[in-house]
Amino acid sequence: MQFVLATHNANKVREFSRILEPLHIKVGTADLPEVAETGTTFEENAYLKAASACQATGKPAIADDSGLCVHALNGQPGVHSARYAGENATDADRIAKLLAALREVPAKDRLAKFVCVICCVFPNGDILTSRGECEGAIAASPCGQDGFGYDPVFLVGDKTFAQMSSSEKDAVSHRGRALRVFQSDLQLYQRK
Ligand code: ITT
Repeated sequence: MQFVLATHNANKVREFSRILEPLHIKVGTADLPEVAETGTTFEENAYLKAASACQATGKPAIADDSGLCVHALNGQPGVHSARYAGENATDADRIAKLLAALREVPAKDRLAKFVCVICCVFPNGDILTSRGECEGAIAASPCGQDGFGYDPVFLVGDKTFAQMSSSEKDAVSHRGRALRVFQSDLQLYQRK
């Protein structure tokens, strides 16, 4: 079975491919319509994206809705992580806004978690949803060259995601965790 990746984010495509290949789950991309992410939860938005891609292609589709939830900001930016600094903002703009919002917050109170919800919608209407979380903290300033998005300021232990190798990030990341749960849910689903 081949799955369509319901995302317009090339960084997610790269991570999906490298995590799913060793799990023997085949994925491909398609030219997909933009979807308004009108949900208030990661689960709702992941479903909207996967259902739209499944309908457009007639194939099973997997979507990822993810974001960074910062404790001192009452869980923000959360589902708004991609648009935290406005529609056409860059990763650097989003990071600058986050660090400014936390300027007065001491290191011990900068706890945060990344959340990833994977939703898979099948042409017959069946749905699988899996969630992964990664606990960490927001660094005082950006560190590291790899990854994307908020990776340079998200610390797990003494390294940011952007200072980790791909395999180090995938082993602990919200996306790695959610996709490994998805793999085991998919195996159960396929045995039914
Ligand atoms: P699609 O909806 O097309 O998949 P998107 O980038 O708009 O792409 P989301 O709505 O799920 O995706 O927004 C997630 C945002 O959270 C993303 O743009 C990043 O800014 C951030 N994010 C998610 N996972 C991340 C990761 O592993 N590392 C760094 N930032 C991440």
